[in-house]
Amino acid sequence: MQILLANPRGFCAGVERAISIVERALEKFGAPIYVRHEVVHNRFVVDDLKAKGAVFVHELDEVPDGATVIFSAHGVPKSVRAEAERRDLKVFDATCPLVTKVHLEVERHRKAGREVIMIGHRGHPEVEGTMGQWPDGMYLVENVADVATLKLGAGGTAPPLAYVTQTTLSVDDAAAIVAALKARFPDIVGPKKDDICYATQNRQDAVRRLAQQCDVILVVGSPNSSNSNRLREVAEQQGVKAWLIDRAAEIRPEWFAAANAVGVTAGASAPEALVAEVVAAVAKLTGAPQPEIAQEDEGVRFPLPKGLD
Ligand code: 10E
Ligand code: SF4
Repeated sequence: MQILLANPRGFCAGVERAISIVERALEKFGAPIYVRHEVVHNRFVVDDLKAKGAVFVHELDEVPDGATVIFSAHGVPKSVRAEAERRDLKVFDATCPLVTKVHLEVERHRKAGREVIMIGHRGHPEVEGTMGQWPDGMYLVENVADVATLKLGAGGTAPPLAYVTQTTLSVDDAAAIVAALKARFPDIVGPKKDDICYATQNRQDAVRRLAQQCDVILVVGSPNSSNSNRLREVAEQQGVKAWLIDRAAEIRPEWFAAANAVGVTAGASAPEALVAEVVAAVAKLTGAPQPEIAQEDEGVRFPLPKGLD
């Protein structure tokens, strides 16, 4: 019995930055610091920041006048930014720069008169943020079937079109949806491939490689973490049974009954401490030796905003 680790896994540069923003704001200004939406989708991270004095809210009307508020790594619609300004709240923006890049693409396309089709998961905060960069001329498709039924414009003739994507999509699903868009709208413009970020691409590639060597894969991540769910799906598409777990306590011994090799990876919002906890628990349950815990450095770092650096 072997335990193998995916590389890279876990925290991406956008998550590192977002958590540091909350921690630095707490150090500099003291509690409470308000955070709109879970700063990243990880229960452990959120509970840890709560214990340090962060107050998580759904909307800005829960933030008192004069308070400091942090926007989550997933980004916010323009209306939220405007509301914070109107209320004179002190804002630190933890939106990942790679999400902001997509926001700017939307703005560029709309200013050039192109309507924009976003590929993403309805209801996800990143999708709400990106769709909220422009008040009209935005459409959402979640899958290939949506492309066929999409109704554009009022006049029946398709306007000039562009597409953008959520940063954490399945690379394969996104490629299929982009192909369907290009087949239906041959003149549509967009990024070279999609807006999937380096971290999503690298973690999906790594779990795909890992799946070649394992019978079972554990993905460390919270249930509401989109990119973590995609890692579980990618593993399963390789024919391996995969489980998404927040903590070691969720592990069931029967998962390893017929396994020769167990793989462990982690979503972009899952701390390495939880990977270590899960590896130790699997080793204890199965008698497998603990693997080398080393992590690959992807060489991406984002600076903190002014006032917190
Ligand atoms: O649900 P997601 O995967 O979008 O978010 P997460 O908080 O689990 O991971 C970080 C990813 C972000 C902020 C999306 N670009
Ligand atoms: Fe940024 Fe990608 Fe991490 Fe999202 S998953 S926070 S886009 S680096």
